[in-house]
This record gives sequence, C-alpha cells and structure tokens, in this order.
Amino acid sequence: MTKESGQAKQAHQTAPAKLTGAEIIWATLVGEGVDTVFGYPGGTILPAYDALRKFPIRHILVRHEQGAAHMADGYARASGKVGVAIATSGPGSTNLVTGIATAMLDSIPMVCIVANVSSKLLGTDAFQEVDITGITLPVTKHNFLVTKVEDIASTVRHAFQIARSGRPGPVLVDITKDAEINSTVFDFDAARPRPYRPHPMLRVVKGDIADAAELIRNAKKPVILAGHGVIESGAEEQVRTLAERAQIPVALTLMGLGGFPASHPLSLGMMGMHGESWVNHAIQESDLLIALGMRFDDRVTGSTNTYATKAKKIHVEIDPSEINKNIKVDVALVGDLREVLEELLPRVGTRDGSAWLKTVEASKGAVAVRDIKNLPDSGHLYAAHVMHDLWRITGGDAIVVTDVGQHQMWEAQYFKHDKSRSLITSGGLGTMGFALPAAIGAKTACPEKEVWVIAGDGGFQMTAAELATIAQEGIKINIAVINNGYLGMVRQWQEFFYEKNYESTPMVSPDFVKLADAHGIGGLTVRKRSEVESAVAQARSAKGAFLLNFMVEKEDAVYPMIPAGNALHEMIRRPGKDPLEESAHE
Ligand SMILES: Cc1cc2nc3c(=O)[nH]c(=O)nc-3n(C[C@H](O)[C@H](O)[C@H](O)COP(=O)(O)OP(=O)(O)OC[C@H]3O[C@@H](n4cnc5c(N)ncnc54)[C@H](O)[C@@H]3O)c2cc1C
Ligand SMILES: Cc1ncc(C[n+]2csc(CCOP(=O)(O)OP(=O)(O)O)c2C)c(N)n1
Ligand SMILES: [Mg+2]
Repeated sequence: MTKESGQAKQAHQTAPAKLTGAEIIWATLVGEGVDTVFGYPGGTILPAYDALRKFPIRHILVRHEQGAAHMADGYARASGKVGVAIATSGPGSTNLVTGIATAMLDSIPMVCIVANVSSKLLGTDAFQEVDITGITLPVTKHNFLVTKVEDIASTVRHAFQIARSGRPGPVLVDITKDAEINSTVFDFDAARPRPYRPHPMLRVVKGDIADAAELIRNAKKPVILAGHGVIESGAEEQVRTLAERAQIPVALTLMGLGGFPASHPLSLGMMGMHGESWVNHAIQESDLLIALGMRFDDRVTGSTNTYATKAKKIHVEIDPSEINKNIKVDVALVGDLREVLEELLPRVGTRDGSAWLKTVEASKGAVAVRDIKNLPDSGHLYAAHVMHDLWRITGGDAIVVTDVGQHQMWEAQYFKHDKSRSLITSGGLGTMGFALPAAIGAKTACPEKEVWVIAGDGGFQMTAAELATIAQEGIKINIAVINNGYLGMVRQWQEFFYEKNYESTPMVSPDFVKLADAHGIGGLTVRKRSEVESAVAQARSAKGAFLLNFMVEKEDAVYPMIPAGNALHEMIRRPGKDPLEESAHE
C-alpha cells in the first residue's frame, strides 16, 4: 500500500548539528533521497538558494514556475519517485498552481517547497505575500505553513510521506523567511513521521473477495478496465495474470496506457470519448466490468445513465471516496490494487473465454488488420502517420510526453505502449503547456531513455520558454510539434457542435525551427510523409535536443468521438467510411 520504504535514505549518521532552516530544507531533501529539484529563486527563498551549494542536489533553473511544477511532475511520472519543485513567495508560488492542479487530478506524488514573508508580516499584505496554502488548498493532497525552524525537517518529511502514500498527490510546504534564517539542531531520524497507517476502510473484506471471484467465474462477457492505478500500484504482472488466466479482454483508460501491453492479444486499446469503437461496444455489451485503479471519469463513461447497463461491476480502488462516486458498483475492493489482486488471484481459476473473445475480435472488422503505414501516400501529412511512424521507428521503446489536444488523442490511438510509464500525459486537468517541461523532468529522471515530446502548435507555445532550460542544462530530448495551424481540438468541437464557427482557433505561430535555432537547438520542418523517416532519424542521432515541425493536415478530426454526455455507443464516425474503419486514417 505504501511505497515509502524505498526512497527515504539515512541522511546523517553523525551527531546532530545545528543548521539554519535554509540548510535544513536541503539536508532533509537529501535524506529523502532527492538529488534533483526544479525551481526559480526570489527574495524570500534566497536564504535557501544561498545554502544550496553545500548540498549534493542538482538544481534545474526553469523559465517559469509552471515549468518547475510540470518538470517535478514529469520526473515523478517517469520514475515513480517524488518530484520536487521550488519557488519564491507571491508570483513565484502562484505560478506553480496550474502544475500543482495538474498533478492533483492525475494523482502524482510531488512536493512543492515555497517561501513566504517572515511570520511577523503574514497577513499584512507585505511585498510578495500571498496566502498560498489558502490558494492551493483545493488542489493539493495536503499543504503546510511552517513558521518555526524547528518544524521544517519534520514537516518536509511528513510531506514526502503524504505525497507517496495511499493515493499519491501533490503536497505544498510554505516556509516563512524567518524560519529559513533561524537555526536549530537538525536530526533527520528524529524528524521521521509516524508510520503511515492506511485509512481504516482500506481493508479488503474476505467476503467481498469471494463475491468478486464468484462474479468472475460466472461472467460470460467480462471486460477488465485497467487504469492509472495499475501503474501507480505496480500491479502490471497481477493484471496480466488475471487477464490471461480468466481469458478476459483488457480495455485501458488514457492514463492506464502501458499498464497492460498494447501488443498483448487480450489488449483492446483505449476506452472512452476517443476510444476505438470496438472497445466501447465491448463495454456496453459486457456482463461484468472489472475496474482496476480507474475512476470512471466522464471522458470514459459518457452518460452514466446509459453506461454498461447490462454489466455487474467490480471496482478495485485505493481511495474509498471514488467508490460509487460516478458509477454504482456491485463489489468494491478498497485497497492497493497489487495487494488486492494478490488476494483475489488464488480464487480465480482458468476460464474458457473464447466465445466472447471471438465476438469482440469480430467487432474490430477490417481495422485490426489494416496497417496505416501500408496505406497509399496521398501527398498529405496526417498526424496519425507521424504517430505511427514514431512508434515504428523507435520500436515503441521511448518515453512519449504529450501535450493536450488532438495530437494527444492520435498519440494514444497510434503509438502502441507496451510498458508502464512510457506515456506521460495530462489526463485529468488536460493542461496545455505540460509536455515540454514534463519531458525535461522525465529525461532528468531517466537519462538513459529516449524521450519524445509530442505537442500541438498551440500548447507548445504556452511553455516554449523552457527551450532555454533545455539549452542551459544540455538536455537531449526530441520534440515533435504537430502543427495544424489551429487549436485543433477546440476547432474540432466548433466543427461538430458550433456550425464551423472557427472563432479564435486559427493560430499564427512563429517558425518553430527558427525558434529552436535561437536556443542553439537543431530543427527541421517536415511536410510530406516520405520525409518523416529521415527527419526522425536525424533528430534521434543529433547530439543535443532536436525539434521537428510537422506541418500536418489542418482540418483533420479525431475519430471516433462520443460527444460529451452521450452514451458510449453514440459515436461520431469518420464520414463516408465503413463505420468501423474510422480509426485507420487515409
Ligand atoms: C482531450 C482529452 C481527451 C480525453 N479522452 C479520453 C478518452 O477518450 N479516454 C480516456 O480513457 N481518457 C480520456 N481522457 C483522460 C481522462 O480525462 C482521465 O484523465 C482518464 O480517463 C483517467 O484515467 P484513470 O481513471 O485511469 O486515472 P486517474 O485519474 O489517475 O485515476 C487513477 C485511479 O486509480 C486509483 N489508484 C491510485 N493508486 C492506486 C493503487 N495503488 N491501488 C488502487 N487504486 C489506485 C486512484 O485513487 C484513482 O481513482 C482525455 C483527456 C483529455 C485531456
Ligand atoms: C491551459 C489550457 N487552456 C485551454 C485549454 C482548452 N484546450 C483543449 S485542447 C485545445 C487546443 C490545443 O491546440 P494545439 O496545442 O494546437 O493542439 P491540437 O489540438 O491542434 O493538436 C485547447 C485550447 C486547455 N486544455 N488548457
Ligand atoms: Mg494545433
């Protein structure tokens, strides 16, 4: 249930020393196993920055604090460890807010350390004073205001415990300047939080396990719904065992992609608003949904009244407040997914699922056997081609960090993720501007991995200033800008639901290759399918970061699409096609 054990390291074996609060911040982080932080200095956090040189911590200077939060978040998503962001008071800390909310909605473990004005000035509207604990209350798992040097070590340690235990999430620690400046004895061990005690409801009831096993045994048309909790809990193997033993097909949420291999014969692909038609049909036809670490988001269910009405439902979930929140379930198993499945699996025997699997397979129609790379080159460059080619050329062995919009959905549809943590994306908040900084965090956490940013022309511009961070830190990532000249996903909604009134969605952009060049980063513009392969090869072999500006079809739409609030089977399909072929682009 808790992953605390791994990261906390013994900080100091020697006799406790007297340190300033500023020094204690870093010493505690070192003790928690932190070697990299993402931040931006300012007046109130200056004592901490002054003390930084004494500690073995890499500080990555960002260009905007939103970037620091996304980098810490990307670091956490790629590594499973807690990411750390640092900012000064006032605008420094308010700039973190979007990044904190992004981490909150996707349950990402992160600790943000910010400074505030001296405790005597709190509440006086002092220079650069904001009530950041008040502001972030609804978007943090927990937050703290520390006004005494004696409380810094224990609070920071507690923050780490909260961030990574149970359902992970972001924690903010606001430290006043006087607490940073004053001194006290630092004792890392004595500052240890009380052992994490799971919520009393986090207990798997034996009878419920038996009920779940019984439902699985009797089901004729079961579907596993695998979510982000599979990855967060490290339950990939257990999910696979369940699927294979009981021959149950697996549908994935956007956030769950990679948690079950896309290449596995039982993998159906992504469910929900832009999920493949056969996945949503299987869910609607199912007689048993086994939801594993997913929260029945509205992008997943469509209208809840019409959602999988023929199915009994089992929900395995670590957060009791998610049970029966969006979808009423028949059996709830509250706890860590891996632990619950370890208890459930001995009660699940082999099952013959062939009849149902055949039905599902048949509903894939021609789409399943069509390979987009073999479609004739019509002279147009489609984003789907780019995603497919990126997947093929990298062998799928890369961390892909996407931004938000149409390109995000095409990535989910066409880049096949076989491994956990190989897709990093903002699902819950859907934060444009996420990709570039989150990729910096991911590459910092996993320097040996190939990292690709896939961003739209709109979202890329929101945090493009972080190109300078990449240049300063010498970070090797590859950037694919999917340039359709529009805020494409909004344009698509205007096309479908607002009579093509393209108000404020056509977007003029700078020459992205020149922009990269201004940062000493190489780049190329790609206009034709035939140029994709060599361009990707050039990016991969470049020593430093490289940007590819893909000039794709401007008014393409993501299909299928379930209009928000519709039933899962009420899809908008690619016009003029066999209804099941909308996913295979031409
Ligand atoms: C433009 C856009 C379009 C989108 N379209 C789609 C779409 O078509 N399909 C789709 O699926 N999504 C889509 N999304 C994403 C969607 O908004 C949600 O983010 C996503 O569906 C949530 O997936 P999840 O429930 O698996 O993950 P999360 O929201 O991260 O929830 C994970 C759940 O797992 C639980 N959990 C965490 N750790 C554990 C553990 N150790 N044990 C047990 N449980 C645990 C958590 O408590 C939580 O309830 C879209 C997003 C955007 C921005
Ligand atoms: C910060 C933020 N503002 C607004 C939105 C609403 N929004 C969702 S997708 C989108 C368009 C994205 O355009 P682009 O980055 O070019 O990607 P595309 O859809 O064209 O692939 C917008 C404006 C958002 N998700 N995030
Ligand atoms: Mg665009």
